[in-house]
Amino acid sequence: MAQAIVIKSTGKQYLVRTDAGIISCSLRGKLKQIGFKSTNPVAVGDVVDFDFDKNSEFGVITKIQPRKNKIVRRSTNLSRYAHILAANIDYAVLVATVKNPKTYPEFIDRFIAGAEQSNIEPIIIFNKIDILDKDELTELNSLTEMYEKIGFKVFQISVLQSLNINIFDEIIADKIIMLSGNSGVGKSSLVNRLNEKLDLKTSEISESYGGGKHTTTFAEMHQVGKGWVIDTPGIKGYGLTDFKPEDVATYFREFREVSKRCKYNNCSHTHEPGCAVKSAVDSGEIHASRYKSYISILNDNEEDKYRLDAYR
Ligand SMILES: Nc1nc2c(ncn2[C@@H]2O[C@H](COP(=O)(O)OP(=O)(O)OP(=O)(O)O)[C@@H](O)[C@H]2O)c(=O)[nH]1
Ligand SMILES: [Mg+2]
Ligand SMILES: [Zn+2]
Repeated sequence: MAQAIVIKSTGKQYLVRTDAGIISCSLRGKLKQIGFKSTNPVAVGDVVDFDFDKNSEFGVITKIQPRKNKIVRRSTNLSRYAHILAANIDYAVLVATVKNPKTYPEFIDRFIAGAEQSNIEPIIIFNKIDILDKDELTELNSLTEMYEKIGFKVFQISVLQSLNINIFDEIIADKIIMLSGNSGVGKSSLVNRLNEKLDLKTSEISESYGGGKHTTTFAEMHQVGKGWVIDTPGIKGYGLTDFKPEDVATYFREFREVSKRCKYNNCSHTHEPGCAVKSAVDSGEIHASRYKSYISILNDNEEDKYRLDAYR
C-alpha cells in the first residue's frame, strides 16, 4: 500500500502522482458507492491509498483519505447529483473576462459563495484585458473595485501579452490552486504560460455565439514552479449544493457585519421590516448586483427544497 495524489480522473481511469512517478489506477468497486451523491467519487486533489500491481504496471485505489475541503457544484440545475471540481485546494481561482466571453457578475458571486461555503479563499482574475475598449475598461475597473472593497483579491491580467502574470509566483508557491470559469476565458492558456513545457489544448472563441468551445474535458493537476495548478473544464453556471437558506447570507462577506443591525436576528433579508441589509443596498453600501445574486441563490433552494436531503 502506498499513498498518492489524484491528478486526473476520467471516471474510469485515474492518474495518481507518487514518489515514483505517475501511475494509472482503477477504482476498487465498493468505493464507487460512497454516501454523498456525487458523479465522481474520486476527484482531482484527493489523497488516496493504492495497491500497485508490478505485473500490470497499474494500481488500484483502495481508499480516499478524508478531504481537507472540496469545491462542489450541482452537476446541472435539476440534478440530485453533485460534481466535485477539486479537493484539498488552497485557493479557488475564478478566471473571468469582461468580453469574449462575458462573465456575468452573478456567475462570479455564485463561485465566491461556493468557495465561502467550503471555507476556501477565492481569488478573482480578470483575463484578456488586452482586448478591452475604453468603456469595457471602465466596467472592468468598477468590478475590480467592487470586489476588492468587499475584501477579495482581484487581479487584471493578459495571458496573451504576459501582463501581470508574475502575480502567480506568490499565489502558487507550495500551494494547490484550482482554476475555474466559463469556457474560453483562457484557463488552459494561462497554465501553458505559467509552465512553458506544457502544451495544453486551447481553442478560439466561437465566432457565431462568442462563447468558448469546451476544449478542456477533464480536470487535471499540473506542476507550476513550486506549486500545482488544477485546470478544469469551462462551465456555464454554479448551482450550490447542500446549503440551508439561512446560511446563504454568510456566504456574502459584506452582509455579515451589516446583518447584525437587522431588526430580527433570523432576518432573511427579503421581506422583513427593519432589514439593515436591504437599507444598505438602498444606500449603495452593499452593491445591488451582489444582493440580486443572493436572492437568486435563495430561489434555487426554493425550487429544489425536496432535494436538499439528497446531499446529506
Ligand atoms: N486576447 C486574448 N486572448 C486570450 C488571452 N488568453 C487566452 N486567450 C485566447 O482565448 C481562447 C480560449 O482560451 P483557452 O485557454 O482554450 O480557454 P479555457 O478557459 O481553457 O477554455 P475551456 O477549456 O473550454 O474551459 C484562445 O483562443 C486563447 O488564445 C488573453 O489574455 N488575451
Ligand atoms: Mg481549457
Ligand atoms: Zn435583514
